[in-house]
Amino acid sequence: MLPSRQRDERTSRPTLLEIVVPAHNEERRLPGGLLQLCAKLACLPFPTAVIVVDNSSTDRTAEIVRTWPQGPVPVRLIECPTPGKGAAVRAGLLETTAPFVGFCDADMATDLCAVEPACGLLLSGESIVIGSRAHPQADVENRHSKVRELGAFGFRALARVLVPGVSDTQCGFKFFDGGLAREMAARLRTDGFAFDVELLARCVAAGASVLEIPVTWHDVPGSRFSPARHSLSILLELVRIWLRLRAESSGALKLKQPLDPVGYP
Ligand SMILES: Nc1nc2c(ncn2[C@@H]2O[C@H](COP(=O)(O)OP(=O)(O)O)[C@@H](O)[C@H]2O)c(=O)[nH]1
Ligand SMILES: [Mg+2]
Repeated sequence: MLPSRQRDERTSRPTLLEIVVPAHNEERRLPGGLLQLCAKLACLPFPTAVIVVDNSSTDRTAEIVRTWPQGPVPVRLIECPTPGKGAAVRAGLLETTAPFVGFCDADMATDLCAVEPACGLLLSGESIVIGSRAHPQADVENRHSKVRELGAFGFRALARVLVPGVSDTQCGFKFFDGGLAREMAARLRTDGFAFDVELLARCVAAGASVLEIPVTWHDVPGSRFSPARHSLSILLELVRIWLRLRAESSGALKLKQPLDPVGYP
């Protein structure tokens, strides 16, 4: 916790970074995740905020956020009527106003020590910085089942076609220039788990480059993803993304603004 004078100085300045956390039936994992996230963000030398996006959870997820004790890092809740992680992240990104934005999973499976390097890179002009478990320096502790591993292998092969040059599209730890993220989120149509592929593919098609940074990642039990329930829908999502982007590729993906919105004192 920061001393009160320092806290007042932080809150009187505009928020520089907003982080979106999609959460569905996360009453078990969210409190610990939010504690870690707020503690990390409170140590940054500029004001930050967290937006949790719930999709009609049937447990105490929404109540946990509504009653979250407000400290130096404000935490607010938005409800997304459309089901799916992609729909939730889209709704959250569209609520942001900060010059830099990011999203991460409620389980904080990606170690938050990657927040500082990600912010540093954004501040030095990168427009997209994403965590990568495939980076040679990444440290990954994976307890996924063999079935999920096999599916992930196939998914990565297809994702590489849509987003060439990005080795891990699915790590739930991504940071963006705020204007770019909002513009791309407004175009996002994928509601489910494959939304990251569409988001990155749109950014690349718009001329932005994606920088992958190594992360420390450990599997946290309680995943919402089920290979049996979600594999087919993910495959269909990838096909739809491919068809949609092909249909749009006739110059319709030009950015409305140039990619230089830093302008923060
Ligand atoms: N709002 C919302 N969040 C979701 C939904 N599905 C998954 N999530 C969130 O997405 C994040 C990653 O999900 P997780 O179950 O850990 O998937 P995994 O890490 O890919 O196994 C977590 O914060 C989930 O709560 C959904 O339908 N709606
Ligand atoms: Mg997870």
